[in-house]
Amino acid sequence: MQLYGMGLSRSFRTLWAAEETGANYDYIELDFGSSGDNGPQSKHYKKLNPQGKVPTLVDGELVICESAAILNYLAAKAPQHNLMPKDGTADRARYDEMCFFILSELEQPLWTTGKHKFAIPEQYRVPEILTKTTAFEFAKAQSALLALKSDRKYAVGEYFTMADILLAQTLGWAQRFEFSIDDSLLEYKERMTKRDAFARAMKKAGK
Ligand SMILES: N[C@@H](CCC(=O)N[C@@H](CS)C(=O)NCC(=O)O)C(=O)O
Repeated sequence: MQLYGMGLSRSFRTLWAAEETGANYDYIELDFGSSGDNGPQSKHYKKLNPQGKVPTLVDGELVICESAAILNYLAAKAPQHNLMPKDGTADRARYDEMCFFILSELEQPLWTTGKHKFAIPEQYRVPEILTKTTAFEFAKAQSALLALKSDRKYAVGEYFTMADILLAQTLGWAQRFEFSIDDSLLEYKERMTKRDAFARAMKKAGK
C-alpha cells in the first residue's frame, strides 16, 4: 500500500491508523500547495485525488481519499486489532455516531479557520469569521462532544478504536489553532497520544 500525506494534517489520522494495524505500506510525504512532482496539485497526484488533497491510500487497484474511510478500511483489513466495532452492534452505532459528529460538527470550525487563514485563495477569505464565528461554533460543538463522550475513557465503548484516532487528532488540531479546550478533553487527548503507534506515526511524519 502507498499512503500520501502531509505532516500533522488530517492525513496524520491515517498514518497513525496504519501504525496501529501494523500495515505494510510506504508513506509518501507531499509538499503543501505545490504543483511540482511531489505536490498535491501535480497532474500525477490529482489522478489519484481529484481535489489535490491528502490523505490518499492506494491498495492495488483501490484508491481511497477520505481520512475516515481510510481508517475504517484499515480497521476492517486487520480485524485482530479490534479497532472498529462489528456491524449491527450498539457499539458500532455509537462509533458511527461519534465519527460522523467529529467530521460534520467538531472539525468544521477548525477547517473553516484553516480555509480563511491560508487554504483558500485570498479573495475568498473573510477575516471576520476568524474573530467572530469559529470560536463560537467550536465551543458549541465541544459542549455536544462532552455530552456524547461523557466521562468514558475512550471515544466510544470500553476500548481504543479508530474513533479515538479521529477525536485525538482533531483535539490536537484545535490545540494548535489555539481554541479553548475543556481540561477533561485535554487529559483524554494526552492519554491517547501516549500510544506507541502514535509515536511511530509522529516519527514517520518527521515530527
Ligand atoms: N474530508 C477530507 C479532507 C481532506 C483535506 O481537506 N485535507 C487538507 C489537509 S487537512 C488538504 O489536503 N488541503 C489542501 C488544500 O485544501 O489544498 C478528509 O478527511 O480526508
